[in-house]
Amino acid sequence: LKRCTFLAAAAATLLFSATSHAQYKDEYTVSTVLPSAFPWGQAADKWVELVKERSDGRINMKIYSNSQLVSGDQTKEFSAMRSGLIDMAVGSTINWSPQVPELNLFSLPFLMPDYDAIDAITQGEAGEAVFAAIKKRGVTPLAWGENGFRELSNSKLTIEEPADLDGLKIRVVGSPLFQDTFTALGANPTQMSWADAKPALTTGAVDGQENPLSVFDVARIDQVGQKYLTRWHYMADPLVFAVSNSIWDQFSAEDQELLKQAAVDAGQWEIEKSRSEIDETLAAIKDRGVEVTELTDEQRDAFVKATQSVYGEWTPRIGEDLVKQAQEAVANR
Ligand code: X2X
Repeated sequence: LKRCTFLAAAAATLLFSATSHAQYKDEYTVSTVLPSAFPWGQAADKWVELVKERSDGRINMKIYSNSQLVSGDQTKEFSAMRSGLIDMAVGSTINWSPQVPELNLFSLPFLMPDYDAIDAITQGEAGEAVFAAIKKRGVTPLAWGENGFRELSNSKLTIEEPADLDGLKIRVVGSPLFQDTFTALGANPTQMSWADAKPALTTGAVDGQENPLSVFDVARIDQVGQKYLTRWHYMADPLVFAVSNSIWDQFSAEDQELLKQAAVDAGQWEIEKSRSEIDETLAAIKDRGVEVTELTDEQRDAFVKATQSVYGEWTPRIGEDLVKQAQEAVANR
């Protein structure tokens, strides 16, 4: 009888592990905004490649770029992942911030002056707190990547001080934080998806936009009349490699570790690559006749001062402790 009980228990265990882990999908969807020509798309490509290789082809992922799984509306990507319409994503903190208020941290103007500041936040306690906030809202974050420092371009004039932005129509995306930042600077911000941005720049419906140099370069934003670019480094959007919680729970512990380590490796690879390409990208942009303005510390300070009100408005929504943790990490970097 003892032996029978043992066998029954063993069979039950087998059955349980079979039902809990064996039902892998033939293919998992991975959402991105930007495709393979951009560092962002390359980060996703690398993740997919490493997972396939390390799982000997057991885990297959397919990338859907241009936010096509959410009909181009990148601010719906997080909700779609949470509800199971999308299995996985490499997404920007900007696009997920409407659903995860803590992600607005990275959009606080001039919080992060340099790469070390980004790393001090993402690799420290503040980064862990942000990951916990994402997890709590239905998505499992695995690793960080980088879209890059977002610089300001426009079709009208050289921008060196806040007054230069007066009345300029600027395309922004994500949370209302950007409305507040650009309104504080005297500009006229308009919320719009990436899919709509280039057409709006082409027709002159908007005068300017903000995006990393790599995006400006690869998307050929110079060709839609954006002749002036100011390197003000006002914020950078990290990328997050993530899996929907319901999908995550279906993987065995070993495969969870495999997915995570591959994301960490892909993220590190992409961050190093995109940072190392910045000088070359800047030179290419200048070669095309774009006027690039570098701000002096004094000029930059004027922008910092002009946007201080955003901290008052947004710190309570992001979380006092989290903002403080991040500011301390930056100060001690
Ligand atoms: O839409 C943008 O500006 C982009 C591509 O940078 C993001 O998805 C945040």
